[in-house]
Amino acid sequence: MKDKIVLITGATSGIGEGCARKFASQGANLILNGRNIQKLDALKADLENRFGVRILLLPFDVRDREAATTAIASLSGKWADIDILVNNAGLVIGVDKEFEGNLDEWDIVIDTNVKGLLAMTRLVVPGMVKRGRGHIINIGSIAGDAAYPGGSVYCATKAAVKALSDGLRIDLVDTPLRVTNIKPGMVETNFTVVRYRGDKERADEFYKGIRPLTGDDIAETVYFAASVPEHIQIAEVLVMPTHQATGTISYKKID
Ligand code: NDP
Ligand code: 8X3
Repeated sequence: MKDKIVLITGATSGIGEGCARKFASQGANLILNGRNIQKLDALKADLENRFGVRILLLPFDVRDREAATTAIASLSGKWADIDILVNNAGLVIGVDKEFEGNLDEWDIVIDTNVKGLLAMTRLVVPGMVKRGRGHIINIGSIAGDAAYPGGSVYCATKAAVKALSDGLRIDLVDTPLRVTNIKPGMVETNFTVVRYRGDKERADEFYKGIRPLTGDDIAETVYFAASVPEHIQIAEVLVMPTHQATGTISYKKID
């Protein structure tokens, strides 16, 4: 992984931050995207100090197509030669029924999880094709496998991530590029706090009685997919806590 260039969206928290740590620890140079500039600055300083790698910050909202286009066009020299794109930025807001939820909130979820991911792919992959090397790793979800109560729109976005990953893999089949869809189950990050609109207590309650995965656990899986020999394409991985069986069935031991 030494000297590879890895672009990670949504690197300021959870799975994205875990991926940044893991790839940096293995000698990759990183382009980190996010919206919180203070967090990006702190992460850059920490990873550069600890691992001696180079980090370029690319702060923008993945929903803002113009900002994304300008940011990718601004990359020069080695930074333009992105080897791995980790499409991670994503969220869900609320647990409303499909006929009751807030359309403006759902716009945010769809624009980030689907259109943001697609825009990043559209902007980065042509360069990979030209160079004849590259790997696109999308963070999908177990939520994309089957809908669950209160998750309709989020589940639809992650089903879209699966379709976009599969479609891209088909479109790139005559190239050396690889496409991976990582589908995590329960991962304890800020994700659930955002899902419950900032209610941290409710988010903590959700993980009571089960040992959830961490962002670092998913980062290990992402890194594994990225580091297998080039003739191997890890197409899809479903990763859950041991006590989770499906998107809706898990075992929680409450004393
Ligand atoms: P976090 O909330 O901890 O991290 C999400 C990251 O995405 C943050 O850095 C956030 O930045 C960033 N982000 C959100 N919207 C945008 C945007 N418009 N532009 C740029 N960055 C943005 O959650 P996770 O780490 O858990 O989530 C990462 C991915 O993993 C998501 O795609 C999620 O759907 C997926 N996932 C999560 C699971 C879980 O149980 N946690 C399970 C399965 C999949 P900011 O702080 O600025 O919002
Ligand atoms: C988030 C995981 O289980 O809440 O993608 O759908 S879950």
